[in-house]
Amino acid sequence: MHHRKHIFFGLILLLGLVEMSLWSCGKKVEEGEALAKTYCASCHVLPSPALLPKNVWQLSTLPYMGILMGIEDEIANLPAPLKDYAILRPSTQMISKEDYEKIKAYYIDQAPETLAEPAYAPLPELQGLFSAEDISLEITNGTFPNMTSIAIDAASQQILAGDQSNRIIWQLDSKGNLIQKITNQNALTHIEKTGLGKNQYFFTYIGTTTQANPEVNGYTDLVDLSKGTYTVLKSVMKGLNRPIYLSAQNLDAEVGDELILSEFGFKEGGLSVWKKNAKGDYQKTILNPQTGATRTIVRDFNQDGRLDMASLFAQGDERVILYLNEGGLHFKEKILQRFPSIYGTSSFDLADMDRDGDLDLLCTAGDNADFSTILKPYHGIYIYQNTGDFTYKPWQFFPQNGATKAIAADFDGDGDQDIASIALFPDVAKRPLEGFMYLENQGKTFTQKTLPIHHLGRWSVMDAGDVDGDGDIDLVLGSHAVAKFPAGGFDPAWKQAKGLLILRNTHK
Ligand SMILES: [Ca+2]
Ligand SMILES: [Ca+2]
Ligand SMILES: [Ca+2]
Ligand SMILES: [Ca+2]
Repeated sequence: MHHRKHIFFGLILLLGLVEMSLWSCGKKVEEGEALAKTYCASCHVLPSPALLPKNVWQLSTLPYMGILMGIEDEIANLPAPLKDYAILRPSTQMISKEDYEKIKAYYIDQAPETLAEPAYAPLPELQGLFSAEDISLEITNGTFPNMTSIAIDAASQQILAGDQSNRIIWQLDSKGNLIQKITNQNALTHIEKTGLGKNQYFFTYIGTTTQANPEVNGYTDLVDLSKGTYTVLKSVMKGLNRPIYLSAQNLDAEVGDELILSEFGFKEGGLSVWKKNAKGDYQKTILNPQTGATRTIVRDFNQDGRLDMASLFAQGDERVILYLNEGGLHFKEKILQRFPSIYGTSSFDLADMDRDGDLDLLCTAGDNADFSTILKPYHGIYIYQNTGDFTYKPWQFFPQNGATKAIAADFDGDGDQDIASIALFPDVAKRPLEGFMYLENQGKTFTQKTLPIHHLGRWSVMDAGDVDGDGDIDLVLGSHAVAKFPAGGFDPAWKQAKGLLILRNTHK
């Protein structure tokens, strides 16, 4: 009896302890959710725990957040791939260790073990619109190409492409025949035609490598490629923070183009406008210091006669911002759309996708090169409908793992905007054909198609334009077969691929 009583009391005590720890754990999770809403949502759209599996939160995403919030203990115990990022820590710890642990508990408790696979639509072959032409590039003693930029110059009917691994910039004619090969080149990230001379371009280089690193050695050169020669006319900008996009447009009332630069820096970067002074040097004005500036579209969006800009920021607070030109290089910001901070927004375009006369927003989410290289069901192609005055609501979503770039254009010439989209991180094991997708506008929705070009390259860069001057819009694609892969995401054929492809529109 005595003995049983002990067991009984012991049991009560044990149950009490379990209950208490469940209660305190539940309370911790609940408090963690409230804290996440306060702290995390002050910097970016609060990501739902459902967006990543438990182990990714625990081993990658939360420790990275720990760095950004300056949590001493977290920084002291970082796993190897994250150690390099410790330099991103703020000068003081932003929240107490106790509160940080509650946020962690909330995410780890609520996250799923794995992410569910989306319901994929079949991808039938697109017939009769494009002919695929695999370009042979002559590389002596070279390795397989890793294209970091590609451009169609429709006016001169040429193709330019930068190959990082062979350090070559290719200049080709509209058939893909060699005009010249420029050797000993760093990683070229953007090619911009100038308004200056027929064969003059701004070449923008991210630095010595595309790999994320804290070096600040990007630059832009003004080059002349007339008659198969290569001349650097001027070193225009130096010491840039991993620049990846540049537009040359006249934004003010004075003669001459400004340079609009997007820097995807490791620590710093942002969107800036550079204006030429009387000496011919470019002076910088920062429009937005947020790093992760990716691409800018310049156009008179509100039709007041002044060129405006729309810009994608793809790091941390992922968002598209409209800059309305108020004259004298002053701009008014309007946020068009924000995305959860782990979407990996990779590209955007503005076009009238629903044919009601206003500009809708086309985006891709699919950057998968950070710490959580797993397949994500929210990667793909998003269309947001303009509901008036540049406010947007979600309209269409098409899954495409690792979507990298989508371009809207009327490829089939029937009057509506279609979409070509490439993916650097396709699910090779289950859906290899999603590396290139073509969405044909059917009015209320789009049919999803593909081309059998998945063994010809791992598509990283793409441009659209009328390369041969026959009146229809062609595509050029470049391959980049290194860097991280999600499980089941590698095709050995990529390393044998020529890696440069013309999709010639045969519509006209
Ligand atoms: Ca305007
Ligand atoms: Ca519209
Ligand atoms: Ca069309
Ligand atoms: Ca054409």
